Amino acid sequence: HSVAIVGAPFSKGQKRRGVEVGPKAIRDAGLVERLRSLENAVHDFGDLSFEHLEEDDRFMNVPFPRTVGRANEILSEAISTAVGAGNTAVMLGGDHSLAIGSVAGHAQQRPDLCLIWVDAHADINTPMTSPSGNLHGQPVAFMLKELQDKMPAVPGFSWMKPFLSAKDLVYIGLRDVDPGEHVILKNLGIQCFSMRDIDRMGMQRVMEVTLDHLLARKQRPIHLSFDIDAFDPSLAPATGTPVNGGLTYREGIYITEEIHNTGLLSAMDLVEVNPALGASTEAVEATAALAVDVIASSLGQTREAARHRTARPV
Ligand code: DIR
Ligand code: MN
Ligand code: MN
Ligand code: MN
Repeated sequence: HSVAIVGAPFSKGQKRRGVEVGPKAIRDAGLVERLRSLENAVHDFGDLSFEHLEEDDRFMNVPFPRTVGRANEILSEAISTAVGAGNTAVMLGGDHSLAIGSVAGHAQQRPDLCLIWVDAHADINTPMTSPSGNLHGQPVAFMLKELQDKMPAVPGFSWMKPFLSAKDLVYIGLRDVDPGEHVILKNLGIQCFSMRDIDRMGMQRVMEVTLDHLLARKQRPIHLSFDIDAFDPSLAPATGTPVNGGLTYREGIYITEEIHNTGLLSAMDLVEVNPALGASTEAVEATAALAVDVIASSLGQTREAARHRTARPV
């Protein structure tokens, strides 16, 4: 396999500073070395640099629309290039508004992709339903064709148009869904597995239904968008909007193992690691180390064999 890492140090999709240092924290936790220890050729594209736009008045309740739109346009080109060159793209956030550019860039190369969104939140608010205005709570609304007539023309986003069907999206880990989001999820019949569903069904069954829902009719590329706040805050404390009752380590890693085992992972995001928000250095390092485990497991690290290919048979 060949993997391309794209850092996206960006935080204007939400209001807490620090998440722009996420890519550095994840790299410092040993990402590149870990991926090289698997059977991967790793191309690190470094961090993108995003423009700071002086004139960027809020649109409705939404702060920094043009800055977020432009950053995502730049990111979409980088991801499109990385995937087009035959790599599995790994986008390091940054806040989750970056999924707009990441998934859009991926879709440019692989229009038949499907999307697995692992998150405490559904991130499917529109500017009208959003209680916060923050764009990191809205990326999925920009992607969905079915929401086209519910979305206003947000300044900064004229470069893209909706590309994803609601049936090609599955959520895992939800436990903090806003009222307007709940209406959208119900109306569009989106396949969701909340933490309650995971409690009832178990993660093995959740993944079976998820992959069957997305892949039964035909095999297609998978985009995994993984918000670190899907994990329980005891495991991932350094993040902007922690919610109690999240994924265990084993549940999270089972998700990524199953996705790897399809052989269809084509791009992924790891977002919302915020090194400014841990209570201690240990808390920040634990969150970043967990992010590395999620990415490595998505790309073939298993719990069943030694992780280093240098190990020789006896
Ligand atoms: C909330 C929080 N639903 C919002 N969203 C977050 O602002 O729209 N997403 N934290 O990750
Ligand atoms: Mn999110
Ligand atoms: Mn979240
Ligand atoms: Mn493999």
